[in-house]
Amino acid sequence: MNSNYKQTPEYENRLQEITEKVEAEQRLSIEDGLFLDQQADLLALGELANRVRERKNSNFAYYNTNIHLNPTNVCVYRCRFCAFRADLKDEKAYAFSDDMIRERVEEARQQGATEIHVVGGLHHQKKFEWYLNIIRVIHETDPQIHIKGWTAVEINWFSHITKKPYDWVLQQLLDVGLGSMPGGGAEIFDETVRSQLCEHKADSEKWIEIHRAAHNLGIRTNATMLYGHVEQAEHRIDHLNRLRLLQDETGGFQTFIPLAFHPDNTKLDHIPKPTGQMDLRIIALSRLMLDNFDHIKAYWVMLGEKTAQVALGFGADDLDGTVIHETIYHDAGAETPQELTVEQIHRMIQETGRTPMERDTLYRKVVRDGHSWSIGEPVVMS
Ligand code: V47
Ligand code: SF4
Repeated sequence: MNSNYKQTPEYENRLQEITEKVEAEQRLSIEDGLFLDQQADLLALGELANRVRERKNSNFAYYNTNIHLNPTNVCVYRCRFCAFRADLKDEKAYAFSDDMIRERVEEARQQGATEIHVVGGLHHQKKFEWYLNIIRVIHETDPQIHIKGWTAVEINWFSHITKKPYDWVLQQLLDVGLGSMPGGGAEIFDETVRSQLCEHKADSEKWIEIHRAAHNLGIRTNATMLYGHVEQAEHRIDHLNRLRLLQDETGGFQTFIPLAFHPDNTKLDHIPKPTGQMDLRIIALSRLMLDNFDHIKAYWVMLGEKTAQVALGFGADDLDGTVIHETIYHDAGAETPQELTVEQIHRMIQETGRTPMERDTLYRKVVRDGHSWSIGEPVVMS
């Protein structure tokens, strides 16, 4: 980012051109994206992104009541940005039993959670049946809770160990209760950068192919981008563009979540954390480039509550949720709390002048009656 950029007539003209495109709801080009990423004034960028957010989601800011389950941290891969993984014989290695899973689901029920977010490592010794059983046990313990589980990296692993195609794997998971898929594992699509981060795991083409297969089966998914490590602006814009193209084709993505790199306890711990400027810039840039995504999530766990709150004015319309039991970021040094209460989330949203809206995973309004909940109508405006 060029902090010495002078606001020359060329700059003003370029910004004006982009503003006109945004107002006319025209798609921004790769060059527009590079300009916004590298040169646009942060407040001007945020203001533009905020207009798009308002057009798509009016005055609502969404959150959900969710709980995380990371069934194992044992992983065959060694992503350089990961502080969560463990080797089989590590002291910190663990794998959940069925009883531990049931206990977590019971806790979710007590908390009134509508979603359980399930991701973890790719365990050297566990068969596909072990992963399938996790979804089955959750679903049998609480058929109402929505299971958002397994990233494309996991689906690719299951396909590898079963020697079956993606749609077979996905159908098996659907049959035992999978509801949707999270957006993890996307990292950065650019092949050169990706090979420096996570050489052996599912490549970008596979990530895209798996999300396409999921969408074709009617499974809604999310998408992420890990930023603030070794990537450059051109890689970020390329990443957003690849997502936008798949969304044109399938319409199956629900929300995009930019993930700020947390370096502590990773092999990249010499890289400083992204700054607040960068966090807000990426939120705004994502909102503007991903014109066919309904939602942009400011994941408070990694942004911190303060930046996440401000991000609601820079294009984000969603704060994720209560996020009980998150470990991936906390292992990488996130100093955010382990969870937020609904009251804290309401306060964060209301202070921005927005209306908090509890949603389920599929962005339908959640209606609460004491301890029970049900689903209302979809709340999406666009
Ligand atoms: O794929 C791992 C990232 C992802 C670090 O879909 C790290 O609703 C930063 O995808 N610093 C998993 N990032 C988390 C994820 C997610 C989170 C919240 C909501 C949703 C959703 C999805 O976390 C991984 C990787 O990209 N990650 N380690 C780290 N040190
Ligand atoms: Fe394994 Fe996921 Fe960590 Fe990579 S990010 S090492 S795949 S747990």
